[in-house]
Amino acid sequence: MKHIDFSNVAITGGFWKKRQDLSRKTTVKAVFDRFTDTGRFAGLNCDWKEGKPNAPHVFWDSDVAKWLEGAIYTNRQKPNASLEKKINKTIDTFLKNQTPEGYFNSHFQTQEQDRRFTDMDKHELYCAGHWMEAAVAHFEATGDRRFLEGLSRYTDYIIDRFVVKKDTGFDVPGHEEIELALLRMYDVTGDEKYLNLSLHFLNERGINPRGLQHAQGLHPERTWITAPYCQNHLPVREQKVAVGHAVRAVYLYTAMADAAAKTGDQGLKDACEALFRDITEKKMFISGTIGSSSQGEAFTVDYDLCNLLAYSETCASIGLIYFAQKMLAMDPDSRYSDVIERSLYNSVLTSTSLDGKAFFYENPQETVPYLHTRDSGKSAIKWPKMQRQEVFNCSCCPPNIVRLIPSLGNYIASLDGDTVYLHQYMNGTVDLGNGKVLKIDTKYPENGKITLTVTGGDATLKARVPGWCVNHGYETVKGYTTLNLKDGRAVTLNFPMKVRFLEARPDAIFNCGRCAVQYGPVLYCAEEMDNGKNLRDLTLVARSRWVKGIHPELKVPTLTGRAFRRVFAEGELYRERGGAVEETKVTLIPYYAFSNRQANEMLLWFQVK
Ligand code: FUB
Ligand code: ZN
Repeated sequence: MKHIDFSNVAITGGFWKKRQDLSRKTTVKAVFDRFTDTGRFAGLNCDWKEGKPNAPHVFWDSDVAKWLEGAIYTNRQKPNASLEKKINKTIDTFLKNQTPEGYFNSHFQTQEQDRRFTDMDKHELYCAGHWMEAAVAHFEATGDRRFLEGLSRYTDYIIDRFVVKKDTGFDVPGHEEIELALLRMYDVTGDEKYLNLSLHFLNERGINPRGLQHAQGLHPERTWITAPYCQNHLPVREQKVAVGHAVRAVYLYTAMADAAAKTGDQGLKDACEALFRDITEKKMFISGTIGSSSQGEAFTVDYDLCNLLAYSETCASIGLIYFAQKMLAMDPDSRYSDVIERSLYNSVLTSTSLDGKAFFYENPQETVPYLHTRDSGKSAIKWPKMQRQEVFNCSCCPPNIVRLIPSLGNYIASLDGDTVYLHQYMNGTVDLGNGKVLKIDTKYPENGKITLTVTGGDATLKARVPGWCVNHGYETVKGYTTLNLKDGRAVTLNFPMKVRFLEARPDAIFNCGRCAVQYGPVLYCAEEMDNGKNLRDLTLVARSRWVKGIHPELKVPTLTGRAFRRVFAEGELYRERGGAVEETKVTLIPYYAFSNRQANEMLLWFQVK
């Protein structure tokens, strides 16, 4: 099954159109300005000298490449001369400063000229992978082959060093990315060299520890660089448990799944199925975020879903979407498209401020200001920041958002022969090819009514019945219900929405006895500014008449219901159970809207009766 490319999808109204407009009008420029201010674009000139400011960092190229990829997607959707100029300037600078043998790296070409490919932890292949993805985006958008050919030369150089001469200080990337990028290069060129190099890096992983040992020797202070940290502990087909740095992991798993689909490799497919289950059944927060620990930005153990200390990097959520998308391509099961939905509405959206200019790197799953600031940053516990920022030293997440939002159309529909699969519900049109167009009319996620009309002929369509929808009455296979759409005749799906209270399994100890609140695909939270402090003390009344509204300041949906809080006497720290309580009301907002005012308490998991 092949997803229908976003270039054949027009999101023309509603919830996601607003976000794509915000991205195009604000976010792309905000990140460009930050990258200009911090010297990331200037670094591409590869002319930094000792004593000058803004020495290019080992992964600045990847930040720019992700921004460039997102800018290309954005410009493809709605051409903009000034953006196109920035795009072309960036590409021209890359091509101008590529070395004769095809190498490009603004850090190494200015600060470590004679240490190319010696240090597994210095991101050279990670940066090369992101340039490849930008080059694919540019070729697909324009048909111009210059950038793509530049990366073809770079690939030939990497093959020469890692496969032919084998004269490098390591055998596989310290940060996976190039594996999935090479498969995208293969998709657009059909040149087997890309497929073979990707398979080479996948097959070499977890075999020879020399590269890792060398990197550990170079950086003894980086105690987190272990084999599991970069998934180098086992051959990939033996990896059934998600471990290590979460972004590295899901980028690897994305490549493994794509390679499995391309080659029919059952070992890769089996490993991916086990890894996807391990993540989504034991290591995923209810928001769709992953990577519990700041130590290594990593997975830890099963059910380590502590909301207060959650790390939950934005890039990891995006990588999980990529992984789920590749799994979905192999097996149209709503297990995968439900996870994509959960992450889109509740982690990707939450990472970005409502004004589109600030971002979470780590995404708090609960905030209690006096705890988050108790150590004033001097403790081993790294409390997540409670507010989004506009500028980061390590700025991998913002450009990842910049490239995801304009390409959301990639996640809406797929074709399996003549059968259309409809995975996500966004208002707009999908070009099905052969003169057929699918029109999607919906106010989702405000309500669950979706009106579908195909023109240009009839269509067999399998529509995902969202996992959050119970009592829907549809016959489903792997979560999809079949509709036979007749040319020009509208069919309406109805997924009734109600306020739902979700509980976690007993192993997920941090949430025992509490419930999360979800309406449709959207998770709701409480903020102190709307409900007073000590949110954890609130007991929500499930059977309240939950009233939908619009927040007067944030202009986002609200849910208001009844709740109780306990009333303690002054100075009373402990008391007999069953003391005084008072009834109050609770106002919930979408989790994606929290922390757009000031740092304050935020809670996702409530006592409910
Ligand atoms: O190392 C490159 C990126 O920077 C990783 O993917 C993120 O976790 C951040 O550490
Ligand atoms: Zn990141």
